[in-house]
Amino acid sequence: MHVLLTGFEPFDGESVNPSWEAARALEGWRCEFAPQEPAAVVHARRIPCAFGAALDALDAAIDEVRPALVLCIGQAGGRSEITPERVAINIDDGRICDNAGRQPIDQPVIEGAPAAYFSSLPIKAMVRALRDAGVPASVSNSAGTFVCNHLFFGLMHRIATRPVAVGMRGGFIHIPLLPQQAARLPGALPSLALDAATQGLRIAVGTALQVSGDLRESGGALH
Ligand code: PCA
Repeated sequence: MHVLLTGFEPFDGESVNPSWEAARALEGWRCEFAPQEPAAVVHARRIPCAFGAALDALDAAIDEVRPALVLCIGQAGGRSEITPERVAINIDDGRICDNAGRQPIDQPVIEGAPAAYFSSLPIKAMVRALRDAGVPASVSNSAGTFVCNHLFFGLMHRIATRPVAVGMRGGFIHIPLLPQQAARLPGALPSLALDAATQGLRIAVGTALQVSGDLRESGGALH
């Protein structure tokens, strides 16, 4: 069984993106999630931080890897926890330009597609497993409207509509900045060390492989 783990290239003037640093640390990792099952092998792929091109790269990776599970990872500056995303929405609305200089405003990710898709990852079970392992985590109810949500929405639309992707399980996880990024604005931004982020992704992959439904416990937010 194959697992596709994507991370983004740096954007917004950064020289590093924790999502790619953590994903690439897991390239080739064999997750022994059940003793009787063959190990699941992780394939890490880097995604351009650009509307449209991100989905082309996702398609190429899915065609090549033929994964049963896809976890797309992105950087969320300002967040202090690993946050599995609940929902992708059909809107591109850039606060900044992407790496190709494009800034779509209030455009659908995919014309004619539904307003939103839910993640098919066990987001509550992931949060529980992460917390139990000492990694800070919470469910997030918004992946924003930039390239991360764009990729997440495109992934879920492919799972819903494309023969090559039907039956795949997939979703999106945002992770905090690395300490080296937060160190440039002292006192202003939370961060998570690369080892903790990488361990968090191991736990997220393992949980997604082991848990077929999801836990029913509070992960809500007031806003
Ligand atoms: N984070 C951005 C895009 C790429 C990334 O890592 C986002 O949250 O949309």
